[in-house]
Amino acid sequence: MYGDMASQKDTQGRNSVIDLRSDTVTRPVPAMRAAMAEAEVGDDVYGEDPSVAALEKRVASLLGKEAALFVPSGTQSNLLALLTHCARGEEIITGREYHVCKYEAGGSSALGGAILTPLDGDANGGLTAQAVAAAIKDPDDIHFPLSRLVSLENTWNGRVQDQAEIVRIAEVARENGLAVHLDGARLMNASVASGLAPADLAAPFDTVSLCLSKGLGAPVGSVLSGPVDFIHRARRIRKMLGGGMRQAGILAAGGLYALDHHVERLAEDHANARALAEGLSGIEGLEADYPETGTNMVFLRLSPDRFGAFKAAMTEAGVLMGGRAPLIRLVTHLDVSANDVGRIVEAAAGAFGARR
Ligand code: TLP
Repeated sequence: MYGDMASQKDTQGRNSVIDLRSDTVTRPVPAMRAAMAEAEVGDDVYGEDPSVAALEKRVASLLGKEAALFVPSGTQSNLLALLTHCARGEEIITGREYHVCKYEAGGSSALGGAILTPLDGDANGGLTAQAVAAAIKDPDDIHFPLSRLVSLENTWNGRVQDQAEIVRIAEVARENGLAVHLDGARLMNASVASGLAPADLAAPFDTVSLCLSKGLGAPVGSVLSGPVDFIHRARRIRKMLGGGMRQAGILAAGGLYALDHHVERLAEDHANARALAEGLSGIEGLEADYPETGTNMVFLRLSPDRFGAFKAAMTEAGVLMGGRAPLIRLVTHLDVSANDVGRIVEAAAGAFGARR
């Protein structure tokens, strides 16, 4: 649908289109491509790919976990975690708006027979220990599924979650014999924005999924980390799902490059998102949402007529946006510059006029 537009180049060969649909759209930079081309590889299903092994070791150590597993996508990483934690008929307590609940095609239920119990998040997307405690079922009451797992997300909609509440949720879960999983697709954004080390953010969790192909700018891949025996069991399920990859070191090398070169720079994406939100909020009729906990996402809620006008102005300016009416999602990333932000704000101001 957007393919033609997204690949347009200007006379210098730069993208003339600014793609804010997601941070998944980044293309590997030349040095990353070079690292990928030179990667040492082997057959990873035989456990013989040195680059994959290096990436798994690196992420496990970064997140303070015993072991890790390289997988094709964030969706598969979460699915492996959920299927490994839960048997058929067991319950996962999670957020109604979290990716595992809303955007993963119900995989844990469809393929693993797990029951997702969604809780409403607060304005920042967080669950509370109190709500989680109330949702955990009495294991002696045969009417209920066995509550097995709490699954959280950080960042959620680009918002850094309240770590103190996460710690309390993990305590409640453990007291009741439940495990705790983190969809940390954008955990490095949370780390850079909060100043907390990735291992500290990951500490309350048994297992953590980290994506390399979002803000970190690698083309493919996520890493699931956790205890050695857990990762061993997840590896079998990865094979079952067709996620055992052969000379995957080419992809892992992109991930290693991203961890070496693209973590600190996430602060630029956050600054660009903040500048974008401030710029748009200075325009008549626009109120961009960028909270204190924000990272690389800006949301705009617009009336239907304004939505149409905004979209037309953006299309005219060569800007691709995400979200569904009435909510627009604008995501900053490696391929979005401060200049691009200026161009977007200018285009919006041209269409709507400065705030009076
Ligand atoms: N999210 C995508 C869309 O599916 C919405 C995006 O553009 O943001 N966890 C979180 C929190 C995610 O945002 C995503 C992708 C995933 C997991 C899944 O990752 P992939 O796309 O690698 O399967």
